[in-house]
Amino acid sequence: MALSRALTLVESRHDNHQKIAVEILDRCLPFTGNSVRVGITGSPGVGKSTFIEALGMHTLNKGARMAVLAVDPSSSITKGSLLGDKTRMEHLSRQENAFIRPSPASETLGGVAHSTKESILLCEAAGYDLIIVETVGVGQSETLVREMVDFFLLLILPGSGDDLQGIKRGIVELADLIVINKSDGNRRSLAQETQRDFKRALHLFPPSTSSWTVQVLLASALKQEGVTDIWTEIQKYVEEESETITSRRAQQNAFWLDYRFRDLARSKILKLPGLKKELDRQKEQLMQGHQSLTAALRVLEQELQRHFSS
Ligand SMILES: Nc1nc2c(ncn2[C@@H]2O[C@H](COP(=O)(O)OP(=O)(O)OP(=O)(O)O)[C@@H](O)[C@H]2O)c(=O)[nH]1
Ligand SMILES: [Mg+2]
Repeated sequence: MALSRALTLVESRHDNHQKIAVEILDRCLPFTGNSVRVGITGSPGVGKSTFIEALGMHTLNKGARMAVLAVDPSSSITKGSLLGDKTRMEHLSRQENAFIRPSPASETLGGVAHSTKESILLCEAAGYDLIIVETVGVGQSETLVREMVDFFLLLILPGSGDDLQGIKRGIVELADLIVINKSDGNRRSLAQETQRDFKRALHLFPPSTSSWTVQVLLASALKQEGVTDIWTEIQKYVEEESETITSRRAQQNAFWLDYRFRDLARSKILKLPGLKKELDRQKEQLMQGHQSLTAALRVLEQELQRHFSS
């Protein structure tokens, strides 16, 4: 399929592939932008894939064409909860109007690759109007995915009120909607309690989007419960916050140019002849106590200056 081949080129770091990718992306650009971009995050095993499948089946029935950029089941980060993951989007993967692409195994940050932003554009050009990016809640990945989607949905588990404090709090603050998944069986009342806790706490948080009120909804991805309300909420956001989406997309482009340029500059600098060797030498000196950190940095700075002035 043409889309798969184009995605492979965009994901590749190979110079020749990158050249073709640039050309493809340029040609695709006029046909991009006409989708709802939704990021889905949450701890390993919270039910992201199951939820995406439930949401997918619901929206496909309403006529959507959906592309999923998913966490790679072979990714080292998510090993623990992956048993059977391949089958988890089984229904979805059999649908004609659904496309599922696992993130490339190399260089993934919790399921996000350096190329995911571009992958979204290719999916749009291929006519998909709902794009889902799944990311595992580790490291920086959430912040990065937030920078490429219109709507950010956080899945949590019943009883996870602790997430309101500490490092997880930062992720809660990024969300446009919080869904308590696995609110089924005997977890129902615990889920309702968690819902109350989160609702109360969210009043005290600064709003992530100016005029938007972040809801806390209950769902069971497994039993496909709560999905209709969640989809209604996403559509409401698209209708009411179209200006926010437009300005956010523009800011996101600027963010990514900056991010990718810094990445590029860093890798180019480290490839300057002799620089890596000097860095290793200074490290060695530092570890043996022959040198202070400041002195080592100073030597490296002079080395850099030598490159730039020559
Ligand atoms: N009871 C219950 N189990 C669920 C629900 N949603 C998912 N599960 C189960 O939870 C397990 C993990 O589900 P996944 O969808 O793979 O979770 P994930 O968040 O995508 O996991 P990673 O991609 O590994 O981070 C599976 O055994 C699911 O069947 C739910 O709503 N209720
Ligand atoms: Mg998953």
